[in-house]
Amino acid sequence: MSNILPPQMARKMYADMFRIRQFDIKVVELVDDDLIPGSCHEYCGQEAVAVGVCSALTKKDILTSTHRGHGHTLAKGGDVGKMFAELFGKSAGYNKGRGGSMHIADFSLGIFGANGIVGAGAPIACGAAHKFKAAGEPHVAVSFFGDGAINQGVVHEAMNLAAIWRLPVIFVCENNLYAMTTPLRDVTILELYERAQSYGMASTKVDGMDVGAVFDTTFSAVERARAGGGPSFIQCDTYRYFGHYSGERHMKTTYRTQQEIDEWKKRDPLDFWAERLIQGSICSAQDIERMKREVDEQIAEGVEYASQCPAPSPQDALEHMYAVNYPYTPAQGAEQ
Ligand SMILES: Cc1ncc(C[n+]2csc(CCOP(=O)(O)OP(=O)(O)O)c2C)c(N)n1
Repeated sequence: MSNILPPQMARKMYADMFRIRQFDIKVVELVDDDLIPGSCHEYCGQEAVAVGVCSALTKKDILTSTHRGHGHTLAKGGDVGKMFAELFGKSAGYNKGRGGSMHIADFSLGIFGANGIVGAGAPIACGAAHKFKAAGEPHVAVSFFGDGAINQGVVHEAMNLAAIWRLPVIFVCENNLYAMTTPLRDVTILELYERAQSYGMASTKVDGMDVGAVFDTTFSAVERARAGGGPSFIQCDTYRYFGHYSGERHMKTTYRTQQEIDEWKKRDPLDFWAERLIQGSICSAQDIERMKREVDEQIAEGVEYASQCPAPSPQDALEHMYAVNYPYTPAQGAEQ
């Protein structure tokens, strides 16, 4: 158990992880029932990373997310109902139903968006961090990305820039061992965090199934960044329980074995944390059950809300798709 974690926060971290787990389990069901169009990338198994990192942030700190973004968004305070509404394609959704799973953003909570382009959040986080630094604001920017992004040039350009300019950025690499069906070992030599060391930034590896360890490591990185100490890199070793995306369950893939999945599930981040909370007398088994019931109610309410919301009308199809007051948008005409 972390030494710097107040008990109330330690309990909240369990509820936050359980919310992410239940949200994405529900998503799978709703995709199968055709209530969510298209498909999603579920976060189940990786909850300790999003919650451990975001628990060390304030509302004014920002994050950039990935294609597997539901966990980051919920951990930063995203609204369950508005998220489901977005996934349903409804007007009440975060992007008025136009964005879907991979574009959910809420600037008021510092969520600078999920992103379907692998690695693309890293330079956006640098931009936000540059603003914080230039304005003398004590906030930090977190860039989440997967092990698949570690070989993207843009991530290395972002890390180099952050190091040179000593930007308050924390690069969080979620190493779940696979990029789609490509195993990390086939495409990357050395530990991922060793690469960031070569840019001259603090870089470390942490057990991504232990939310307390992720929190402690992030907390130190945030303190350093706020004090002007520049960027950090945190490699979180974790595992995704489901396929790369919802549709994979209907395919016969062989890139990982059931035995491997079962081994990782033995280290489930929720079970691990529940055990820690109970052992540390931070809460009882009954408290855990009560938190679970409350979260389940929230999820059910969120789905109900999204189901009742109206769909956008076909006449509005082009609204919110283009920047307004920009000279060359179709809505305004090229002549203006
Ligand atoms: C620039 C770019 N290249 C390729 C893709 C296709 N693609 C989507 S997700 C993905 C794998 C990403 O793996 P990783 O970064 O490890 O994240 P994970 O899916 O494991 O969370 C790929 C290659 C993409 N979306 N963007």
